[in-house]
Amino acid sequence: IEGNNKDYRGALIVLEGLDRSGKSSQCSRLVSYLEGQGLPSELWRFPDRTTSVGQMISAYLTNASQLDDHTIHLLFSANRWEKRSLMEAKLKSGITLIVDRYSYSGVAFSSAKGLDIEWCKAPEIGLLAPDLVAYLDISPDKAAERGGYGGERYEKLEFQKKVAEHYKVLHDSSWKVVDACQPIEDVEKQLQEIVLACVTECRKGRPLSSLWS
Ligand code: DGP
Ligand code: NA
Ligand code: NA
Repeated sequence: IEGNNKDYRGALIVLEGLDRSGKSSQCSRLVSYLEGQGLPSELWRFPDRTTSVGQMISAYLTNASQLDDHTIHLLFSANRWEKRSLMEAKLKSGITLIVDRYSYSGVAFSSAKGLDIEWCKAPEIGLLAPDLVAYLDISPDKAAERGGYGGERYEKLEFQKKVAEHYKVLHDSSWKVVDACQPIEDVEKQLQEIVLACVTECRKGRPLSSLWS
């Protein structure tokens, strides 16, 4: 990728939301859409379970291992840090990244367990700030009705209710809230509009910045 910098950059776009909010399928649809528009893009996700840190996270989520709440928090953060330089290189080479969860999941899930929010935010400082965070908004009860909670550690209604509360305090100017209870095609259309606007703005030279800004 080095030496391959374009005169425009890709956009860093994050989808956030509760489990079963539809993030993963909307992320794939967005990448197909952008590719169809001739805009190079890639689908990323956190946690990235393929790295050695990611394997520790996966073991924790599937209850194959137990870890202290602070320890797992820092592992999730480390998992984002280990991808930071590649992320920056991809963006500078003109590729838009559609990212399924990011630092906001990190803070919302850990602070929902009772950890101090400023402590939770600290290890995320210096990661790339998204150009857009699309929050797929669904009530915890509706999400649970969709069924198919996979039985991982956090996939329980009571805990998801706490996570929803903690997501609320993280909204900032980069957030757009999308009603995830609309028909899937309507969610898709709405996302396409806000994502295309964001990609266009980044191509025009919107500077990259760092968390938390
Ligand atoms: P997913 O692969 O998107 O289903 O995410 C796995 C689970 O991990 C999901 O319940 C959300 C949670 N999660 C994602 N990122 C973080 C994080 O940074 N910290 C914590 N504590 N949980 C996270
Ligand atoms: Na999940
Ligand atoms: Na998902």
